[in-house]
Amino acid sequence: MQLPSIILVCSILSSTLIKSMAVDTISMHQTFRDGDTITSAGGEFQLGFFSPGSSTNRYLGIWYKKISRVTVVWVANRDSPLVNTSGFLQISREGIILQAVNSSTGIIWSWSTSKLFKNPVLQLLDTGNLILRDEDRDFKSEEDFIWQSFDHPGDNMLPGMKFGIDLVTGMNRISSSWTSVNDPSRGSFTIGLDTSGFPQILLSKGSVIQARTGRWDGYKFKGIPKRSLNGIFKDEFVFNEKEIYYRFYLVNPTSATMRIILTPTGNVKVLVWNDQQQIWTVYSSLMDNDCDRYGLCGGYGICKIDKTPRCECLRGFVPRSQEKWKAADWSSGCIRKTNLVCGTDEGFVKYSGVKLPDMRSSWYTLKMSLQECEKLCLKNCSCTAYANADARRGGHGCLLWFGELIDISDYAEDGEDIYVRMPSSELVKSRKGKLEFILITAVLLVVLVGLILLSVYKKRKLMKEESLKLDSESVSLTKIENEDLELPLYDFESIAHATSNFSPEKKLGEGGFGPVYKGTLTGGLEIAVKRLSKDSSQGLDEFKNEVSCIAKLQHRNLVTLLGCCTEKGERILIYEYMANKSLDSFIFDSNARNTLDWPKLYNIITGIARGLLYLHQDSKLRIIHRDLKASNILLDHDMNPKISDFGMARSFGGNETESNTSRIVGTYGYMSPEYAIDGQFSVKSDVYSFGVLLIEIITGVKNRLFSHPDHSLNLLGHAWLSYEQDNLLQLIDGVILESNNYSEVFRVIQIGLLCVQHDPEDRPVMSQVVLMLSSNMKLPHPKQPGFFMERYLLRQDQFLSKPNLSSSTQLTITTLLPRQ
Ligand code: ACK
Repeated sequence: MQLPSIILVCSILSSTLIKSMAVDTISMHQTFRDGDTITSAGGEFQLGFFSPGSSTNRYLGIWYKKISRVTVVWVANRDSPLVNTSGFLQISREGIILQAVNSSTGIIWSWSTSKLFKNPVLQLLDTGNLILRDEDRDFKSEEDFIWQSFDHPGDNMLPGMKFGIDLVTGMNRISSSWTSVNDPSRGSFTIGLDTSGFPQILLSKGSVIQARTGRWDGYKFKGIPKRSLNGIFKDEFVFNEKEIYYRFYLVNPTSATMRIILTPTGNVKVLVWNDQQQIWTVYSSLMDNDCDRYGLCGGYGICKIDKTPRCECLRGFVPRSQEKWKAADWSSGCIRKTNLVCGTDEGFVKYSGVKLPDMRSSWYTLKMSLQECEKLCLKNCSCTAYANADARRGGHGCLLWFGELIDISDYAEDGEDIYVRMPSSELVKSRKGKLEFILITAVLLVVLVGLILLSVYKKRKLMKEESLKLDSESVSLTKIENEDLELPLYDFESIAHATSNFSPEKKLGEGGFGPVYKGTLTGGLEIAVKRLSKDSSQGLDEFKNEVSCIAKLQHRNLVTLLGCCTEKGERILIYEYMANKSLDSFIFDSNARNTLDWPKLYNIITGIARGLLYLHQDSKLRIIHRDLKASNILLDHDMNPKISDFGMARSFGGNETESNTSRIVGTYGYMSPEYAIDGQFSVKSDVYSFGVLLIEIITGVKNRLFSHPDHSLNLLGHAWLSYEQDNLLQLIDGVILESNNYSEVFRVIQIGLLCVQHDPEDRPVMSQVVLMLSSNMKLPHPKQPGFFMERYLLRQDQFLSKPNLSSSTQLTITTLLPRQ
């Protein structure tokens, strides 16, 4: 046999060997082709070629072996895809070259060293680390690796992986996002350890910082909520003259599967694999709320997540631009009321429970007490603040800031103390202010107790005199303004400017009582602007209702009302902008629906349930939405759902749970029988609407528009019949059919059917729904749904204004029942 033929045979043999054996290594004479895989010894990870999402390009990558959902954690040739399956990988004797070669395009990706190794072997470890080592040498630690994939992070950070700088070699391990889920090439976001001051982790888009963690306090990075993950993993931060890095470990590696990912849209998420639901659950993320956006409040501003507006100036500072500040553009920050004069009598104002400002202009030492630190700061005219550098041993070390303090947020649960330099005049004011504050508080307390006693007396009297008339409770505009709702009033000019004069191109759609526009405030904040029609009295009611209902509510599954505008007779509401618009544009559109897989839909379902639970039970007021439907669920850029449109909502005080109205508002197909027929609404009428929504999400069909060739039942009747006949599969629509988690899908249908039961008493409350969704508890059998047969509930002549029943829109209806 001639030499080339021998090589070919050897190559084919070795390739076959890789294919057929559960090996974890590729050695020098083997050829690893597209279609071959190696699996780590314990079966945790696999290396092979793959195509991400809808792409047909081929990449060499590592993914979890034991997890049903393909999750790629590392890609070799991320920036140079193979266009077909001709790629193969070889370990070369000369120079240790790792390469994936496409016959037509040459080397796709390689790694080489000037050192020569006798017998190099590539091995996939159970940590997900792909290492190159000398087979003739034992390996005990990573010093024995010639090369390792952990030194070249992609978008995933795995347990044990170092993230930071090797000060000896200069290697900086930085993560970069994928361009999209279909394209692993380097996207626009990076996350890395910044060591220009006290070390902190920065998330950037290009050179612009998007977010940052707090600093390492000796135990953990401040500002990343860990919630229930405590005890599952441990953080490690090594900070010496050789290296500075962060990594995390699982306390018990077999107890959980966990990773941190930098998403293509620029968020950092801690994910844990949920074996029961077969999904990755997000336990925390770096961009969780407005205050996580880097420098939202500018220099010397402080972000308060539970306040509207979010930004305030530190004490002794005022906004640099009052106009911008009023228009919710806080980026220019604050300036001192009184300038510092170095060398005069200066001091410090202490702030407790805050996320410390950006550390890039900081200096630190661990060998100093707080008193020495204060003295050092006072001595240096450009020092603006100081704090302890390390939280251990009750706090020690010294951290000094020079220049503007930026990106401070109120972080009561996990914050730290900082001392901000102030001129003596402000300190006197502050001390005087404190005394005044104590005095005023004492007086106020006495007055308050008196007022409470008086109001209890009056309330009792009032309750005897009249029953609560919810229908006529509408709050007048002046009352709203007097109520100190802390809702920012925007001036009309800034809203007109943000929406290019309410230009038709900026129009997002038409809501119940007026158009909605997309706008961008001068600071870059994207908003949605709802301009309620000036003439409609219903518009006015809706405006008042929305303002009074949601101004003070805060929940991740409720859309945030940022402010309103009442100038020039306008009634404008300003909301956070939801990049993915409403749920109905996804679930009822066969193309858009294909972009939502079951885990995403499930996340949407549980999010809506949590939002509704908050309204019904956990918010200060008990709120009944009364118009819950797919078009009132908005989706943010991560497809998280937020309940919107509180124009029809009603708030209840104390222990009230239901009420009666003669003015029925709501939407065809979503209204419960007792509400549509008798005007009786309660939390259970919202539960009914939620049930309809669940069945619509699963089937992809609108309840109102459903028809079946074999019977005249409506969608709910059809779903219930399918349940009774044990044929739930026929309800499931295309994308969901692709999920291999039918038991979860069937559970959701059953929960939906429980929610739409005819008798409100039989329907669960939202806390039970949330429990049913998050556990495997046995579900009761649903009884027959309300509106089992009915397609059109109310006679047309009962409507005050005839709704337009086009298939593309679902209008909210308002009708009056004859007074009883
Ligand atoms: O389905 P859509 O595109 O999403 O069309 C409707 C339209 O305005 C009328 O309600 C859209 N919309 C409403 N509020 C917001 C918001 N906060 N962010 C983005 N779009 C919104 C909604």
